[in-house]
Amino acid sequence: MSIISRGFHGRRPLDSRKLPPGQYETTSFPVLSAGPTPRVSQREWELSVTTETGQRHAWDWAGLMALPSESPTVDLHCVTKWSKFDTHWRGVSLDVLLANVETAAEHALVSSYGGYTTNIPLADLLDGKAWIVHSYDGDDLAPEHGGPARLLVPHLYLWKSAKWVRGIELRENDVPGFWEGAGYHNCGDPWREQRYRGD
Ligand SMILES: Nc1nc2c(c(=O)[nH]1)N[C@H]1C(S)=C(S)[C@@H](COP(=O)(O)O)O[C@H]1N2
Ligand SMILES: [Mo]
Repeated sequence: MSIISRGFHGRRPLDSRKLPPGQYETTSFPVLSAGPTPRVSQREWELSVTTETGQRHAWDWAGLMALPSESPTVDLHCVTKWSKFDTHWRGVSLDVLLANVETAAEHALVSSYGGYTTNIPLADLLDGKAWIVHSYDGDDLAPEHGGPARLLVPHLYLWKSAKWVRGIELRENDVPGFWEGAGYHNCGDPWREQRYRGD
């Protein structure tokens, strides 16, 4: 008897185990930006980490490229309810960037070229959970998706993944970022459906 499952040849069926509550799968890659796309060249790009004591660490493009990089494959979950499975990125783990940064701070305020901000507990950036990514699907990260480099924190709703990332301020106290101040949830865990304040 030869039974050939059509499933092996067709598109992978929607994998509900990977879909947080209230989300649907998309295979496109929507662009969501609160303003115009800032044009930042690799030559002028710089990322700084500032600690609660005022210590400043900075990397230019060559400095970022000189760090060991990783190629995470992750699922994306946007608060506007689309999820995209198995996206391929290349970038530097925050564990690497923060390895020599001395801090007792528990909060991070991430800021972008163009003025966007988002707040994230420092613990959510460590232990293999976050990257500064500069490549998507084998190509340089497109400007509309945050190129030359963006933060990627895939275990939280995608608004936490600041595009055109420029600075990470390590702070003793938490302050809301752009969307958090406008009523989005402070934490943004898609598996707990923390979309808006009070969820
Ligand atoms: N600098 C910046 N980063 C940002 C945003 C933004 O407006 N500016 N939008 C956020 C939101 S709400 C989402 S859903 C994702 C969208 O990323 P994408 O455009 O690559 O899909 O970027 C996040 N990062
Ligand atoms: Mo979003």
